[in-house]
Amino acid sequence: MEDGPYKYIRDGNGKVSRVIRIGTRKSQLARIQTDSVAARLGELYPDVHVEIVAMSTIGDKILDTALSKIGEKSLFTKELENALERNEVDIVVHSLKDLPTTLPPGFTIGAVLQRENPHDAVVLHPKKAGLTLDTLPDKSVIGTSSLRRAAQLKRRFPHLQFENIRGNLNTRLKKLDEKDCYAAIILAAAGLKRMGWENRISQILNPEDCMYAVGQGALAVEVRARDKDILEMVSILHHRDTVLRCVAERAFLRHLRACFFLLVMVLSHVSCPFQLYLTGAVYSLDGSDCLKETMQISVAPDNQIQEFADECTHVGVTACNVPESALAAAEKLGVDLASLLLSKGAKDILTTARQLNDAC
Ligand code: DPM
Repeated sequence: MEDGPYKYIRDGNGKVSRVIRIGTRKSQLARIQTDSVAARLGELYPDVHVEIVAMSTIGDKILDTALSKIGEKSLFTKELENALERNEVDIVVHSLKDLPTTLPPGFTIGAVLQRENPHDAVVLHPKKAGLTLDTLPDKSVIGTSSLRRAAQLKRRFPHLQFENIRGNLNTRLKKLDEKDCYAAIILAAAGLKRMGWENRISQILNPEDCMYAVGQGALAVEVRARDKDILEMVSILHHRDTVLRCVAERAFLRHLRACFFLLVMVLSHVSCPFQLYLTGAVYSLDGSDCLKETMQISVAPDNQIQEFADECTHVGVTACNVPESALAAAEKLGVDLASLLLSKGAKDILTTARQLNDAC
């Protein structure tokens, strides 16, 4: 029983349990997210002993640099993947929106959990209570370092100004409340909810004002692709509609070959029971230029028996308990929507945005 790649522990009564080590970033949000997955696994597999291993990533160490200047999403995930590769942890929990659409060889997303509210939220300075983005006075400063949020909101609310704000969620709320620099900040509703700060949300942005980032609001469990045992264990956490939406969104982003993923945004839903809708857009930095299209596809299952095989991986997500035909349809929807936007000039909008952003 003690052989093989897995760790086991024996408690005082001589009971032997398999140990599953979960890697996480050290931020409070990352810890909360990881704890929730650990708790689910603990309930589902009472014989498994879950251990949490927290580590800092390069992204955490340079929190004052705008994400758009850091460039790569993988800065938040690389150290965790290294630990996975070295067998120091067995699974890693991420916000799906921080994971690239192409994972390094040897890794896969073994579970995508039910999505929280994927929309963005406005958190007002206490002195501005009762106002909305519409009613805030001219030239009010909104703190966000998300190019995606700023581009869309500049277009919808030209009377507002946008400035960078960095740091983890705790730091940002502190900067908002304790100084008079910002009238409001914009954050993902999902992160605020997980932190227990839902009461600070004064407005959820509707999709006409601000579409969300690919994968926003969903948690992902990354595993070693060869570890079929662990893959099977975590696959029970998959939420069908979330997986289908996120596969479509990730296929859309990947097929855009977005040199600038930060100005790509989406909106998706599954209508009961089997129609998947995806809206995708690309924006210029100042929001003056944008392209937006919607497509849909049927994700009805075709009753074929699934094999637990590598072929059931779609844009980095392995979900053998979701029908292969539905996953393939979701991926096709993302690819087709990206092709449509590319045929209308999406590449030029993103290339120009990247050049302008690099220059400033
Ligand atoms: C990515 C972006 C941001 C995070 C860019 C974007 C926000 C960066 C910023 C790709 N990752 O959304 O346009 O505001 O400077 C992040 C958050 C969450 C996961 C926090 C947030 C929590 C929500 C979730 C950072 N990553 O967006 O407010 O799990 O989706």
